[in-house]
Amino acid sequence: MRTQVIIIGGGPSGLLLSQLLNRAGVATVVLERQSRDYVLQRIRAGVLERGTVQLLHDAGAGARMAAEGHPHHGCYLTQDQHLFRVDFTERCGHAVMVYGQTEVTRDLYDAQDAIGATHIHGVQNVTLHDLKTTAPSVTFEKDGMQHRINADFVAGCDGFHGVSRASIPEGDRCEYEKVYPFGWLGVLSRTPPVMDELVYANHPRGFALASMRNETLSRYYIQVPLTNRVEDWSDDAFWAELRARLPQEVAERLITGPSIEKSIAPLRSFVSEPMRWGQLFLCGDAAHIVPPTGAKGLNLAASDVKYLSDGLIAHYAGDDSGIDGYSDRALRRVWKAMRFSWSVTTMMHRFPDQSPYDQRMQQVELDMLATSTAARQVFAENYTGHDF
Ligand code: FAS
Ligand code: PHB
Repeated sequence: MRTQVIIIGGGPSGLLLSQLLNRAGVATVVLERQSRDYVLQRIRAGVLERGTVQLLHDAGAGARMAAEGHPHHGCYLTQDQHLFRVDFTERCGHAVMVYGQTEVTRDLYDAQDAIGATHIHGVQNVTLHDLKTTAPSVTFEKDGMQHRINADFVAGCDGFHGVSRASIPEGDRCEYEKVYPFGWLGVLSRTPPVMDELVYANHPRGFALASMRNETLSRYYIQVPLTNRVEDWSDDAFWAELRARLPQEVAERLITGPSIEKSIAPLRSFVSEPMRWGQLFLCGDAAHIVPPTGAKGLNLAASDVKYLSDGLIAHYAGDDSGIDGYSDRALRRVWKAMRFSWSVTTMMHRFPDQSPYDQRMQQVELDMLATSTAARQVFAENYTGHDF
């Protein structure tokens, strides 16, 4: 079998890259380890930057988002009982779109089906070959049979635990990592959101986030120790802890209900450089991970895909400047998001080894955000996303 670009991973990165390349006449094959249903049941991100919204429209996969998504022009932050709002549109003229990653993935699969894109699900033992030559290939097993696909390029869109990054020799990779001493316990519930916009809460008991998917579907998170397991948390215990971490004026409005999804995600900041090695390009979580506090993970995947798809399309038109500059261009935007995600995570969470001085610095950071127009402008510009 032969194609132009082999895409490893059928999550948001892989699907969006396949969609943009195929619409420009570049042939791809997507290799996905899981079934489509498994991919579609994942509950992850909820906030899309303006660049991601535009890219989904460019890919022909934005109609349902436009109809069902919710533009948000600001968000709330709290410091114990004090609640204040950052108005994105007033400060930087932009908004974000609240629309779940699950729905984005569904829309991308539908768009891929409409153009007859090639996906192979349930692949195993994916192995990358000859990446430093002009004739790379990928072998894999499917239903007990061994297969090989030859191509011009390989796109590693297989997430943090995928095979692509590991296919780059350790001596040729430079990795940066910060692991946070806590995780996020997330709950999805068929209940109306507690507020009309997101609420990021800094409380002595720990961080909490009140988010949503739509008027009848809410997404909540609380910071928990890394030693916690999902089974340690009954629904009642979760709701009581969330209520304790929200200001009283917000907690009084909270409508609780049975959790329809409950999971704990660890938090880390991670970057692997470079994002190109020979004919292999890394996209999304395969190259970088951000703590979800800044709502950047999915959006960084989108900007990587924008840069790589533009570069590959230009390559087939005789211009290699895009693929040659891909890694540096993507990493410049990645590190800006890394900084923002780290800074908001540091400002909003309670760290086990936090000194009284650290605690006061957190309070001052939040006071600055609550009282300084300039501080709110910087927050708004970062939260709504830098230009792609
Ligand atoms: P993904 O991990 O989504 O997709 C990679 C795909 O590759 C998967 O389908 C996987 O099955 C497949 N794969 C892996 N290894 C393979 C192999 N060897 N062969 C073939 N296929 C392989 N971001 C936010 O902005 N906000 C959030 O709230 C948020 N919450 C998150 C919660 C969790 C638990 C996780 C893990 C991530 C969260 N993220 C969040 C980040 C998340 O949204 C990612 O940024 C986004 O999924 C990135 O998409 P991909 O790069 O496609 O990687
Ligand atoms: C979500 O709705 O899942 C979400 C929103 C904003 C974040 C993180 C997660 O910062």
